[in-house]
Amino acid sequence: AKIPAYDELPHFRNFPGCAWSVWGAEDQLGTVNLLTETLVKQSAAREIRTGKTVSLNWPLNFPDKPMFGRRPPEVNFIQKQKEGLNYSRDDEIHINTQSGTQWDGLRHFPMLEHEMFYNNTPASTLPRGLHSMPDPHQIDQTHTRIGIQNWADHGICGRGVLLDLVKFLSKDGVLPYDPWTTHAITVPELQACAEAQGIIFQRGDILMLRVGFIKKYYGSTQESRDALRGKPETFAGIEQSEEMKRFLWDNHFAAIASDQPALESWPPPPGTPHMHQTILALWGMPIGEFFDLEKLAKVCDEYGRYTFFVSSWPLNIIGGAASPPNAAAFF
Ligand code: UVW
Repeated sequence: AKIPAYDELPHFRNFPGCAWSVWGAEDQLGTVNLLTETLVKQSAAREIRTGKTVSLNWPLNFPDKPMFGRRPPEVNFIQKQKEGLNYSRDDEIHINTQSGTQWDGLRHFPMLEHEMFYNNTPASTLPRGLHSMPDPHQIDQTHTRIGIQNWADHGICGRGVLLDLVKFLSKDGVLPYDPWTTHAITVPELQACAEAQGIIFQRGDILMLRVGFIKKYYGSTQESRDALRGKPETFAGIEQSEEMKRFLWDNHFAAIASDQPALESWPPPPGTPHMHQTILALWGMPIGEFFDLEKLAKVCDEYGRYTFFVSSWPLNIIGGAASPPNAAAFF
């Protein structure tokens, strides 16, 4: 079916590019709707040719000092005792689902001024505070509407495309920007990188951008990793602009992920609205952050191919705002 171009989408109040009408008023999947059975069978599955598989997940406890003031992850290894013997072991974990490798879900970010989430879901209707896990079959929509369990149920599986900007933009092995400071990657740079890698985008592609945060993290001392938490947050990422929105929507990506703490260049220029609003609240498009693309980039380089099959199954958290992606690439 034809999907309207960005400039044909209606406005939400004074915001261009509202896609709520594309999949209907009851839709809970957003652009994950593009990942159809036909797409998986006819195009994405054809990417699996060698049997090589690559994980895209950081360890669950990375970074151990999360940014944006988030609570650090914790694990409690429990050694149980029985009749004086060390018996079986259990683990208890605590994570903020926003702190490490993650998909931002549709409950993560609203249209800020209007407190409105994807598909006309007012912030005031979403439960808050400590909750036991509700049963999706017995409860009303306030617990389930636009929760991450919808993507957990459907999966985020399709053709993945890596744009390795670290490789493409480096001169003599040196990146012309520091991924830990504010720097904006432009649309022409993304297009040129795609062209150099021989990529023609297809509807429903899962776009992955290697910008450099994790490469630098792996090469840094614990001290400078830790210092990131205390600093004002400044990160490289995609430019926050109308041109970028047009590029992302008009290529009909199903999801977009990068190796940075925020997909977009952070902070946005003064007076520019944070693009999370459009991508999550107006389009319903998953935003991946902190994807570990280091090994993926190496394999792509070795194989001379930047497309692959992606399988991602977020945790089935009813009403959740985000989740580790549990993602892998298949070649
Ligand atoms: C930003 O994009 C600034 O952060 P997050 O998605 O982690 O809330």
